[in-house]
Amino acid sequence: MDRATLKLYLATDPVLLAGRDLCAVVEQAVTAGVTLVQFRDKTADGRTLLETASRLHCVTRRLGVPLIVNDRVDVMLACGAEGVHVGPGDLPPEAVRRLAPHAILGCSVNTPEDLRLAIAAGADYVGMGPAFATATKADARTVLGPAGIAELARACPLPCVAIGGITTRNCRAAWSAGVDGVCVISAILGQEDIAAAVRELLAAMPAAPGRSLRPPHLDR
Ligand code: 3NM
Repeated sequence: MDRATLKLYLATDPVLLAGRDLCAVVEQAVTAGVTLVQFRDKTADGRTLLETASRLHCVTRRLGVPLIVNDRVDVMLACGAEGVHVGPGDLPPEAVRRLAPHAILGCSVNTPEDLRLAIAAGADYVGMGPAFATATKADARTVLGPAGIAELARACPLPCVAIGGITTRNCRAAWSAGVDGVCVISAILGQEDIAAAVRELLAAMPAAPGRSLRPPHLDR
């Protein structure tokens, strides 16, 4: 996949929405510069997931960014989203690849061995994390820090993002570790002014030579 698509990746969380409308919030975020969206809801039943993912996909398609569904390859296929993201405890990536050969496949990685398995399974990108301590994911693994992210990024031939605990304050440190972008939940969804949060995160990730970083959907 195009590395620029990973620059600012928003994953969703029903708790952090705090009653706001998912589609409206995602629309504000993408319009302000988010380049990729992951629909992530660990609690809803399958039917509700499909209904919500389908509504969200209408929004992301209209705005020209891909939609990735967390964990549920069945929901991804049923709503026609562009990709699926799996982590520990989800279906193994090689099984997902067989079920959805043409989908964008993302994998969570925390160790060099995770990275090796993701590459072998045919992942299109990896999410390296947690970069920093996070309250959003109760079962997050060992914090990698910028140095741990840099080590994984150096060994990574695939497009990659850092995830976990990324804020406007530490975003530059994660970005400087050599990733193609960052994936955030609370740094956008936990903020009152969604567009301002997006702009601040993007401002913390200045383009460097060799990095093509204009979000494709903003070029139209
Ligand atoms: N995955 P926030 S950390 C969904 O380490 C997720 O793989 C992680 O939320 C990993 O941006 C994480 O609010 C939570 O910290 C990200």
